[in-house]
Amino acid sequence: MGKPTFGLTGLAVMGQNLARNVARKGIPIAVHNRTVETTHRFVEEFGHEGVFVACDDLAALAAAVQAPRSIMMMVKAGAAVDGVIEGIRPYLSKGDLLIDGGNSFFEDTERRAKALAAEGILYIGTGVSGGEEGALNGPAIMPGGQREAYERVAPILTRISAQVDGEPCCTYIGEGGAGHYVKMVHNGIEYADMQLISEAYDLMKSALGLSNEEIGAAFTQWNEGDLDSYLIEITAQIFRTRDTLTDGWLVDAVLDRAGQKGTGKWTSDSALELGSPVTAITEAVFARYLSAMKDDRTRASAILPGPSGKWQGDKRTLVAAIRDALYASKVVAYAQGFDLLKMADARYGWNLKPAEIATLWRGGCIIRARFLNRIRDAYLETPDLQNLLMAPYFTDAVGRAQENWRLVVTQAVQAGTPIPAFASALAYYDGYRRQRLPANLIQAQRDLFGAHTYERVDRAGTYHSQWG
Ligand code: 2AM
Repeated sequence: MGKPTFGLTGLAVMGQNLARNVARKGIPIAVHNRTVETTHRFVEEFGHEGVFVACDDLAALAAAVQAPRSIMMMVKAGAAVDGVIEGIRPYLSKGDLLIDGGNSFFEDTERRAKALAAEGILYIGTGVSGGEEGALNGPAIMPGGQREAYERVAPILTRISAQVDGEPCCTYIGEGGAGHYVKMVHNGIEYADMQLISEAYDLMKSALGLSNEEIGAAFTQWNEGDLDSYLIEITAQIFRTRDTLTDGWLVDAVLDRAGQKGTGKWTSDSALELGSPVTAITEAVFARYLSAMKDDRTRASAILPGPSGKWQGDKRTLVAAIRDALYASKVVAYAQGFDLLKMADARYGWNLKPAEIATLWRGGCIIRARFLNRIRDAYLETPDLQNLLMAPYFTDAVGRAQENWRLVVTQAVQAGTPIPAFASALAYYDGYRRQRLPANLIQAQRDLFGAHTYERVDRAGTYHSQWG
């Protein structure tokens, strides 16, 4: 047997599972971790699953892999990636390829790719989504970098990725940081999706007073329709889980303070920078910030008054209305995410293919959902679609859901249940479908106080007026 052509450094859970996934496909792999014992323990435990070559340092890793080398980094995003690149660079030759499979910020990826290209070293920054389980059994893979670099590792990446209807959930995304950018937006959409589901839960629990069993049953049922998705499925699973410490429901024992690793914030940062109104994603980021202010909220809960209103109406009807509101809001969140991708594409020139991105998100990743088939169809039919909401299928679906969507938002506001993502998604929908917004008044104000000038609806040119 010759040397492996593929190596991997960073044997935390994601790295271990990806390495096992590669080895289980019959592809020999050289493995390395900064802490050497981890490498040896890993090979001892999983060595029977395939051909692993354990390497104690980066020099050994480079020596173990047949040139032209392909070496994947699964280390912590940030300085660790730069550290590994610095550490391995002296042992690489022209034509070797480094792959960063962590959640790196796309601008870091662009910088690293450029610096390595100057030395003839190829670079791929790839999103890998699906958590531990996905890494082992098939993640969604979003690789960006030189196309020839992708072509070299495509046979491996497409084999280890998830497959849906015989198609791998791995497609070349574009040059430079495109892969990490698309992964970042994936995570942004994931934030919105999770927040929307949590708002639906809150409405069923706080506003309708349903039990956890009833809420779980609703999610289970929703998962059989067009909301069918991994996140709804695991939510149903959460509502079936008892607490072993108290014998209550585990979900009730979990502290209501959401953590984050920053990819949602990056998505919002980028959207602010590019001028893309991704309101649902940003509300989801802010909702996590508000959740983190647990002590403030606890004090305020004893002081700030709310309405006494309860939800009016039949519970079953209202649960169905919440389902429609969730669906419509989710369409908006995806519409905003794809709009951001379009704006980023215009700025960075990646030539992104929305239909291919929707296709690869159908499996392996956290936002995998039946509904991505519809998004894929929409972009296959109209590759330069203005907005997902304008695809006939979604125009109809949201149109049918909107009455219930409005009912839910209205009743939630009256009952004092916070629904930032539902409400902002609806406000986006209502703003997006308005031919005329009140921005004429903003322009008038700007011209009055700052002589910022304005344009007119009826003739060309720039105007400044003496107001009043
Ligand atoms: P460790 O096991 O030695 O901590 C996730 O943290 C993975 O990234 C782990 O495999 C970890 O190695 C690795 N890692 C973190 N910081 C690193 C660094 N500066 N250099 C190399 N690997 C690092």
